[in-house]
Amino acid sequence: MKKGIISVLLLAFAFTIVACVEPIITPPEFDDNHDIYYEIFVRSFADSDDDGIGDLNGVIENLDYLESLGITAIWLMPINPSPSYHGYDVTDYYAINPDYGTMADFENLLDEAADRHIDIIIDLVVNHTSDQHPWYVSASASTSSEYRDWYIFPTGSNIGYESFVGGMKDLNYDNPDVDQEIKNIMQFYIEKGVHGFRLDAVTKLFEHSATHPDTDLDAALLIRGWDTYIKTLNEKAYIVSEAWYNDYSDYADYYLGSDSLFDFDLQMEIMTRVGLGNSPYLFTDHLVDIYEEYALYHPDFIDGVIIGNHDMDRIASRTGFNSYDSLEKLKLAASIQMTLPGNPYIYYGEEIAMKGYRDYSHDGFLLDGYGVVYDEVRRTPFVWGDDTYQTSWYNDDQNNQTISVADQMTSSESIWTHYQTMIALRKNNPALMYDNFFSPFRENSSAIQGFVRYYEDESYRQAVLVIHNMSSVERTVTIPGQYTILYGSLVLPRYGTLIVEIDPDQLGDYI
Ligand SMILES: [Ca+2]
Ligand SMILES: [Ca+2]
Repeated sequence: MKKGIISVLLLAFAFTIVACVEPIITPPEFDDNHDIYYEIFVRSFADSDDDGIGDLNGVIENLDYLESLGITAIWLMPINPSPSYHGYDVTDYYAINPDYGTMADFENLLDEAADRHIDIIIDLVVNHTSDQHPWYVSASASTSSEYRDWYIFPTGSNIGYESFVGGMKDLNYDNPDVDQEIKNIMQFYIEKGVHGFRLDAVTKLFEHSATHPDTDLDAALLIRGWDTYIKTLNEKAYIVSEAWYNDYSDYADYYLGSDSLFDFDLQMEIMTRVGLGNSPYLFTDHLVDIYEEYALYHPDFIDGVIIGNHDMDRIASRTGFNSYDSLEKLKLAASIQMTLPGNPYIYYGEEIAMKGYRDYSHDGFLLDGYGVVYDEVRRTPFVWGDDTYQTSWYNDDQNNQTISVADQMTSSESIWTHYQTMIALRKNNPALMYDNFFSPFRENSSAIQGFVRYYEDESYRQAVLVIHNMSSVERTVTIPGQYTILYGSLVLPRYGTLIVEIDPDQLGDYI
C-alpha cells in the first residue's frame, strides 16, 4: 500500500530527523479508514434558509469551517424522515427528512465533501423503526400483514415490542427478510457515495431467549454479515457500532463484525482521571488491557475514541471540567483523544467547549410538534457567534450564551485552536494517526502518563513518545536519547502535553 509516495516520505523522514516538523503526509493519499470524525446533529448545526432548523445545505456551506478545524470525516446523526426532533425513529429509510432538505441536497453534500476528501458516514437506526413507519402500521393492522413478522408481537398482543419507550418498535432479526432489507438500505447509500454507517443501539438487536442465549454474540455476527456485504460494494466501507456498555470486556466481542466501536470504557477513564482527578497511575496500563482484548476479536480494530456524544452530558458541563482550571483540563482531554490509537470522534461543539446537560427539571418538557423529550440540552444549537447560520429550533439554551466560534478561531489560547493544533499533529504524524502500536512510557508515575506510538510500512517508519501531565502542577520530564520535539516542552504545565519524535530503533529506551 501507499506506493508512489515513497520518495516523498523518505525525504520527509530524513528531514524530520535532522530538524523541525514538516507536514509529512496528509490524507487522502494515506487514507486507510483512519479518520478524524466530527459528529453533526443536523438540526442544531447550521441553518441555510432561515427557518431556524439546521439543514444539509448548512453543512455544505460550512465545509470550509470543518476543513479549517481539520477533520477528515463526518458522522451525520439520523437524516431520514422521523416524527421526532432527534430522528432515532425512522419512517422511511430511503428518503431525507424534509426539515433537513432533499435527497438531491444530500447527494450534493456527498459530492462537495468528496471534493475535500472528507468521508461521510450516516447514522443507521437498525434496532427499531417509528411506530408510524408504514411497515409497522401495516404489521399492527393485521396479523396477516406481510410485515407482521418484521416486528416482535408478544403472544396475544397487538402492540409491538419496544426496547426503548416512545413508539420505537423493535425489528425482528430472526426474520431473514429484515436482515436483507438492512442490506438493501446499506446498498442504497453506499452506491450514493456514503463511506459507511454508525449503527445505533446494537446491543438491543436480539432479545434474550432460548434461541438467543448470547444476544451480543448473535448481534455481532449479524453485523458481520452487513459489514461483509458492504465491503463487496466498496472494500473501504466502514461500520462503527454503538455497543454501549461501560466495561470494555462487555462489548469487545462486537469487534467480530464491526470495523470500529465507540470506546465507552475509555471515555469514562478520561472523565474520571482527568476530570475528577482520580489517580491516573494505571491509565495507560488499563488501555493496554483494553487494546489486547479488542485485538483478540479484530487484530486491526479501530478504537472509537470519544469524550462525549449526543446521549451524554457534554464534557464541559461535567464535574471537574467546570472549575477554575476547566480550560486546561478540556485541552488535556482533547490532547489524549488526539494521541491515542483509533478514530477520534468530536461531538459538534466540543471544539468550543459548549456546555449541555440533562436538565431534570425539563423531564416531561413538551416540545412543539415533537412530543415529550429529554436530551435537547445535550444537543442545543451550535453557537456560531453571528446570525448567518445560527439555528434556533431550540431557543432555551442558558448554557452557551458567552461562547462564539468566531472569537475562538482568532484566539491562540482557545480550546478551538487547541483542537486545530492537535488534529494537525495527528494528521501530520502517521505514528499518531495510524495503527495500534501503544506501549506505556517506562517513567510513568501518578502524575505523568506517557506512551509510545509507532507506525511502519514498506517505505516509512515513525515513532513518537507522547507524555501527558495529568496533574494540577507543573512537571519536568527527562527524555533519554535523541528526539525532536513536535509539541510542548520538557517542562509540562499542569494538564500539559509533550510529543516528541524518537528513534524507531531505540524504542527499548522508552518502554
Ligand atoms: Ca433550515
Ligand atoms: Ca431488538
